[in-house]
Amino acid sequence: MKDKILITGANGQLGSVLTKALQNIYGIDNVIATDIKFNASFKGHFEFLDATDFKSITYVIKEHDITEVYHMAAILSASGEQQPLRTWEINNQTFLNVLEASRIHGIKKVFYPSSIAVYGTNAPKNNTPQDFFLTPTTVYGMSKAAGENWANYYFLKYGLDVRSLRYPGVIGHQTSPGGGTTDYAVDAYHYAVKGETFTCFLKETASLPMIYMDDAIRATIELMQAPTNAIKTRTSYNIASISFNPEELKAAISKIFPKFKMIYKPDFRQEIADSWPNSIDDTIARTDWGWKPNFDLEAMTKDMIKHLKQNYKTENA
Ligand code: AKB
Repeated sequence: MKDKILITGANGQLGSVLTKALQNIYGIDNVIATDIKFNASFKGHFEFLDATDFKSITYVIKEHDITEVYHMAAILSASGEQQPLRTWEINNQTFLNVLEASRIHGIKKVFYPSSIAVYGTNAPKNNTPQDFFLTPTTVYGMSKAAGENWANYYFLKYGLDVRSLRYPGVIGHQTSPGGGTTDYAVDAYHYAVKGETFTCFLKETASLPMIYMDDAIRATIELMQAPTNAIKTRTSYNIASISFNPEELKAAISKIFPKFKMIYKPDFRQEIADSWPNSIDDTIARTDWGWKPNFDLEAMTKDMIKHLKQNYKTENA
């Protein structure tokens, strides 16, 4: 049977870039992109799908003979703290619906995005081990930790091939960030390119694990294409790439824009950042399926700025 891909949250920060990457691999007609909102610039097959509704997911899976599901729909950390109960419902009910519909309809593989937010303040701050116990303090982190265990449960109980990554903060030029704590870094690049002063909602020393979009997408595809027997973690894999704080980001941007100014006004998001690791250990992903990042802070900064300059030029043309 031909591979047919369903992606939920296809208009999100990661979802929209992942959709294009999957279209390139499987063909534009073999990727069914879904979301609760439509993006006018989207090219390909799009359907409205509210993933909290089990019947709707089942319908789309059956209608299109779906073989793999990438479940990218979620509310992120900072937005999640504004609406904890809704975040729990959206993040958990949608994933349970995906798992159950996938089990019933014989889906071959499911991808589940987890996050560094699964760790809590008790975890070692540096090089946090993948298997350290999880006591997250945000509802987003709680929902992701629960989701990881559901993924493992469906694998152990039903043999459903669910694979998952704990993403660091994802930085990309393709899409605007939406409600995360690590999103300050994406914004900082936009302000730098526009020649404006950036007010950072984290303090200068708030070091967090981050990853460039290109590496995040490649990691997702490599994990999903790895042979089944290579996948030994069925909760979620740590993937590490770059760790930096706002002051280090400012220094990297200043090499290209020497006049760039960043001022600091930490808000409630600082508390979220304080509960997360500074850096995480990804030895298990490197060993099991060969994960290796390509971009460091300098390479990412050059690439981000190059693309954002082009984007703003096209917008203003
Ligand atoms: C967020 O900041 O909420 C996300 C994440 C680290 O999962 N980018």
